[in-house]
Amino acid sequence: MPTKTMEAATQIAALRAHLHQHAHHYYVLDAPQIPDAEYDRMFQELQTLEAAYPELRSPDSPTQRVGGAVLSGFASVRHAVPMLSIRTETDTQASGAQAFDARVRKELGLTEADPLVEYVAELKFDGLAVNLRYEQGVLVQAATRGDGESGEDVTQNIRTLGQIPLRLPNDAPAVLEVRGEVYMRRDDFERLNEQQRAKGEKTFINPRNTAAGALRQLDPAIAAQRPLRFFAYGLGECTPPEQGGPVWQSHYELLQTLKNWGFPVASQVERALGATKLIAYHARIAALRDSLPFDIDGVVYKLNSLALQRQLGFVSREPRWAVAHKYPAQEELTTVLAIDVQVGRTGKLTPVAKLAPVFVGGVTVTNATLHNEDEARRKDVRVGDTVVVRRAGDVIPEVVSVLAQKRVADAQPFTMPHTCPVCGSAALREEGEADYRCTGGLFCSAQRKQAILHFAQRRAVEVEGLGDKLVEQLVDAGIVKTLPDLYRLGLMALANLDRMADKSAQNLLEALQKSKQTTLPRFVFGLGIRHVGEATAKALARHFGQLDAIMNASEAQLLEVTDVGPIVALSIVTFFAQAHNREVVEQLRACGLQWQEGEPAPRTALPLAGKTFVITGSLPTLSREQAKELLEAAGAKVAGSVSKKTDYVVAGAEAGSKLDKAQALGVAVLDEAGLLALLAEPSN
Ligand code: 5U1
Repeated sequence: MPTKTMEAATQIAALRAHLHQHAHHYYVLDAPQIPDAEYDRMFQELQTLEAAYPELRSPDSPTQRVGGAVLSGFASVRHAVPMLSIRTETDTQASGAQAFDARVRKELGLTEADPLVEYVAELKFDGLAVNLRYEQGVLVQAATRGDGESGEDVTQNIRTLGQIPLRLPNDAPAVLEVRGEVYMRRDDFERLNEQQRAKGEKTFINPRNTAAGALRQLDPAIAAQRPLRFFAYGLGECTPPEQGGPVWQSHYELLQTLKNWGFPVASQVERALGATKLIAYHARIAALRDSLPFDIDGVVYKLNSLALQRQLGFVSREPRWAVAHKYPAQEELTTVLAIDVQVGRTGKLTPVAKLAPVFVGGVTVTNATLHNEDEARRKDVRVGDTVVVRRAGDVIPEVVSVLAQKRVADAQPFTMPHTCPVCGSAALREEGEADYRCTGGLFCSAQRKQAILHFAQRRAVEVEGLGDKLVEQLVDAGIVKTLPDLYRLGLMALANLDRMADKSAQNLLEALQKSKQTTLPRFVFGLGIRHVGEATAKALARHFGQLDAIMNASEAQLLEVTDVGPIVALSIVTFFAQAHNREVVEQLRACGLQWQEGEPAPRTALPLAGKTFVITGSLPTLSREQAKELLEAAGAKVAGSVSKKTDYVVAGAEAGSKLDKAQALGVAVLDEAGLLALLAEPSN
């Protein structure tokens, strides 16, 4: 080799090694070690060298991730070792783990006197299984599972996944097949759909289908634009120990090695001794499921000892040593019976699909929001349609998509009414707004009901026992027209209501009496001023000290309050500019509602004024929104990304790159307990 070429080869090898290492830190560890610009510079230098010395090009070069030709179809690949499926535990209750353990113990010939069996518990990703084949440490082929015997060659597309190593360290065996799942994170999926919408193109149905579609793209340049990721969880063919291949005693050890070789392995992989630990894992992951950044449909239990796995073997193409324990599906099919329009407290009209009852996400769902006119139009949901409904965690169920092929011939598109379906007032959609609003204000009984429920809720003025059924009756019977009417209720009026026993009426009057002693922030929040949530109400109360000061504040004065921006300030001024709102306040005071008033607090007196926080991951008891509200009420600013200016990062489970960055920058990290302790400190 000429000297110049030798020099280029050395330079190329060094650049590739650096780029591989930094890609691993960036894509797998989520902790970049160098700025993106520096990575790009090295990448370009490598591209220039490879262009000048085409003989030094190599398929494992980082420059070769994208750039393959458009294919006319996928070649079929026969798997060296069949890709088995996994048995699903039929018992979906926690006891399913017990059934699996009992089977394994029986098949191993263990009695009650024998020790507990060790398992590995893992997540069951809702993605696509693939087999990655490495020869002499270089990725040579990637194939889908197919029918388990043969799959499709998707090597070009798999190369575009930054998380998948193109080259392995020197201690990797001559032949290594890694199995795992290609998936798409939910936030990446949402972002992708936003981009599709912005381009006026069709949106995708769910992360799994999108990942599957991307893997089967004939043009790798398109696949490269889809944010796919990978988790490794097993092996296919591997050089055997007698030919110098690795020796592993356990599945856990194998996963650790894969991790060391650069493969992403989910952080939730755990060893578990006996059925009790598996049951606990199942419950813990169920609680965590909705806060994971990707979809899972269950957990997987595997015997940890590889020798015992071999001993148990397989039955009808499923290993006896593993089982998938599923959670209730979060998406199901059902039909749309009607589309109603509901009116909220602030007059917002929300189209809601009335559904044939369907069990999804662990509950029976009969309503699913269509959010607003644009969403309803985008999804084009029609009465009679078969739709995919999703319910994840406590999130309101939503219609994800329509099965167009099942649409009935005469199904009519939904149109948003231009009058309020409850009071008949005009419904208007202002420019730049997504929602139609009823202009009826408190003339609209739907708004009145919602306003009363908002006022009476636990976090506001709290009138125990005043629920939606009762409010409905009180408003429909014309007994309660405004908030102060609540405090004018007597036993007689209540006794005339349906299903109202004397005792219940008495309890309600007592609850109303009790609610009169409240606090300023609760009262302000309870008024239901648009854009004024609990945290803002607290900030207003702390800043102004007295209700009259809030009512008479100008926009400029309101803008001095932490947490109050121009939209909120305008909303508050507009609310108190209306005589009937001031009248409601005066009448409530006249009815005996009272709270302690204080002196306005100077802004700097807020305990966390001037401090910037970032919240990441899921906290054990507080939602991120609640933590944010608490911090803002204490004067802190809550930012979205970590920088040198961040004072604290509050980190919960599944905290990712933000936590890494905080640690790299030396920013103080708090858990939820630390946050609560800080908030409780008398002076910070
Ligand atoms: N985490 C994990 N998912 N998953 C799926 N492990 C795992 N193993 C599988 C499958 C189908 O199969 C092997 C047990 C053969």
